[in-house]
Amino acid sequence: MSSKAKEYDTYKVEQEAQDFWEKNSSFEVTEDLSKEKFYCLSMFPYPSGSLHMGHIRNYSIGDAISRFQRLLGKNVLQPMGWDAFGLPAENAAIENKVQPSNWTSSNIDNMKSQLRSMGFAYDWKRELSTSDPEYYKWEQWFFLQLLSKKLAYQEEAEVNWDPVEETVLANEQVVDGKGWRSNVEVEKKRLNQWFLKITDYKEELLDGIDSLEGWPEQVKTMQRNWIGKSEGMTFSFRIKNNAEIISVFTTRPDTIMGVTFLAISPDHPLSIKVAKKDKKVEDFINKVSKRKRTEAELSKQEKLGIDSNLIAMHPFSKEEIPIWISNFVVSEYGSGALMGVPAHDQRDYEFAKNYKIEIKQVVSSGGLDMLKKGAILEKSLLINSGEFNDLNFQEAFSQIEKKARELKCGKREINYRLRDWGISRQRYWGTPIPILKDSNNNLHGAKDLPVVLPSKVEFSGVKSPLPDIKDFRYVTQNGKELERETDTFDTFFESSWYFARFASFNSSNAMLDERANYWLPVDQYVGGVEHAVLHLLYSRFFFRCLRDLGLVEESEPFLNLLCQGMVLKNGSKMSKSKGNAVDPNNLIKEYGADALRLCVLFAAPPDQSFEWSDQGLQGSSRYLKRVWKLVQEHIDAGIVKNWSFKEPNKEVITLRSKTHKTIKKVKDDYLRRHSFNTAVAAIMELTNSIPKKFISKNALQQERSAVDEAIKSLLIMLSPIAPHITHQLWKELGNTDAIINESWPEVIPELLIDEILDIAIQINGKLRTTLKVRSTFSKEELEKVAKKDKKVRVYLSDKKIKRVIYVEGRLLNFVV
Ligand code: ANZ
Repeated sequence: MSSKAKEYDTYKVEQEAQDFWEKNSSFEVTEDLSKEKFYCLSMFPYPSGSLHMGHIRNYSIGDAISRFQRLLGKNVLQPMGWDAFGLPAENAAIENKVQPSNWTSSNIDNMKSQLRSMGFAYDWKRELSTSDPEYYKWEQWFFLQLLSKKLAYQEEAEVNWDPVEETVLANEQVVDGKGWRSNVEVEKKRLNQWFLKITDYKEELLDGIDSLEGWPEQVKTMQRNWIGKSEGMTFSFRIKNNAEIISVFTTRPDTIMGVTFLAISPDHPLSIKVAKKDKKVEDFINKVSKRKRTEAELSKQEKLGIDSNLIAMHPFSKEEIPIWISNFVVSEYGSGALMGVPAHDQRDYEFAKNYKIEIKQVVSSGGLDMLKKGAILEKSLLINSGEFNDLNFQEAFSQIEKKARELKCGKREINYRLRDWGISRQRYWGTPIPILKDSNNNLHGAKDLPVVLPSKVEFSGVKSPLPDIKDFRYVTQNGKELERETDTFDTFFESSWYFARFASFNSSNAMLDERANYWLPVDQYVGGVEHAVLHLLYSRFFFRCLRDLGLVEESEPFLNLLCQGMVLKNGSKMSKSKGNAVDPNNLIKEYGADALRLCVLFAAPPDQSFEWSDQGLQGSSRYLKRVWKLVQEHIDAGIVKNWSFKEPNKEVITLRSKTHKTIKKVKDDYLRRHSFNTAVAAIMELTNSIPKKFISKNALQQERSAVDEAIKSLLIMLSPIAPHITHQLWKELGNTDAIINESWPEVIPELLIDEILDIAIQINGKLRTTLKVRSTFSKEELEKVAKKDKKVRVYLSDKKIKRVIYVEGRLLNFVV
């Protein structure tokens, strides 16, 4: 080893590489729209102050994919921006007496410098921040377009009210009955709210899921469930001594003859009517409906009810059926009422057991005592159902539907869980809703966009200061006094279209321009699975709205989605609040960005969680040092200008073959599976397989060439993961162009040869021996070799071979 070999100073190496990329605008895309593009996007962060390990992992994955796609020759766009509106800024402002805008921009500065220090290949020219009026101006414009297409509307609605944040939450932001940020029980409140009609697109959003081949199944299932399409029937039940009718939605019309009670939600109009006359019912309703509950919660909690003392009549049998008011009936689903079939629905079963209501089995099933344990859920032939006996589910459905239509007491129906998206928030740090109200309460879209959020504000408590800012709230337009809407948009509004704006980042006279159709859809989106329904569903909705406004052509915004796993510490997700977070800054300082990137990509497949370990990072760092040393020694042994492989010896062939097999495998790992961990393992294996004696001034030219080939391939393959060290070493190898402008190495097929397979040799189906042969062997070659084998020769002796059967790569059978 030479003492001249340079030291590996991570700080210096990384700084120099970053300076080089910046000076050469390496990550700016060409605007040549004829080139094949690749748009890789990682979910932009909320500027909370500093990057955490989850960001590091997310962005390392996205960057490795982007850099790899560059090597494949694509025009790669990888932008970055800031999801800059939101509550923490406001809370920080209240606590620390700073303006939310200042707090946000200083966080952005800090996080941006952290991103730079990780060497992520972002096209910073396109950086955007959602709190920038130039950005939200287009959002306000878009909202007004939706308004004119009647896709936005205002309505008084019962909302989830977060008493700590003093704002409304979307259903999606209520987790287990608590505010997703405040973690405090959500209350009910009636307020005038703006909604977007996502339900107009429900069928399309549902159907589109099938086309998302590049999405994880889990996310698709979550979206399907969220949209929640159910096919069934509604039945109308008459009420005894009463003109009213209760309609119920069911997915199991085949169980109609097993109905033993009806249940209505506590805020069903009929419940409210009964409560007016019956104090006990009133008390019950007050007890169970303090706040809105999600369906999941409702199904988990104890099933409580009270008899309304009203009687319904079964539409077919005319039997009398009690009507209960119950806490497990969801008021916003179906008609807020259900037909109770305790024998075949678990919730109904539990309820019936609690209140000693009859359980009547109408679907046949195996054992007699099955109903002792719980409801029988399987669909099967009908029993105890009169004329419908012995019909299966489908037959029963249509017969029952037919009869219901004849009797005018029911019809086929489809129900959805998806509700319109409430977008009003009573908070300050968000995009002002561009609406004005005149003295007759008529609403008008704001004329001059953007409606700019006042910048210097004073807070008193958590309340939004906007309603108190007279200059903002009251405006005169054409001599008319108008009052401005003081609510702001839910911040999911901003994040549901930012990916499109990156394409047309500097378009000043339109929300999007023709570049959007070049870059979109996003080829690869990388982000957390926690966005499976909120962000990802809203984005799919917005993209279709943009399409219908003629701004984009496609319908789906994200072709491929990768949801990265979590970084865990002591078994739970790393987070500041849990006190188990590791600060990436210190790690970068100590080990360098490359080691950190390598560590998170090597630890596990990107979609799986992994336990953070300092040893893992140290291991990565050691490996990079070895690569450094290897390349320095190779340089010391003499730069190889031209490769020559004339009449190569066996070891040279072995190394070259290893190199080319690795190139093939790593490409496959990067491309198809994003399995960086196995790619790294293969690269490490190649590193280990370079013979020491080839790295010497005395080695043969062909040996020096084979090492040079191995090392250059290795550096290119490693460059998406560890871009800095590979940049530097590439330069030191005497290359004039930077590694970032290189192409993925070509595989030479003849060098993939020496894969050895075990082939079973059979005679009349009996195994006689196994032979080790090269995978490239043809049937004929194999036959030749087999016939020469001693054992085979004994069995074949002079018998006549009738046929030879070959199962590729597995066995050869002589039929004699
Ligand atoms: C009778 C029945 C019998 C039911 C049976 C199920 C099984 P999905 O599939 O999720 O759409 N349901 C109807 N409206 C409801 C409401 N507002 N709150 C709570 N539950 C309600 O669920 C549809 C089923 O949920 C319906 O079918 C109804 O119970 C109940 F063996 O009706 B079923």
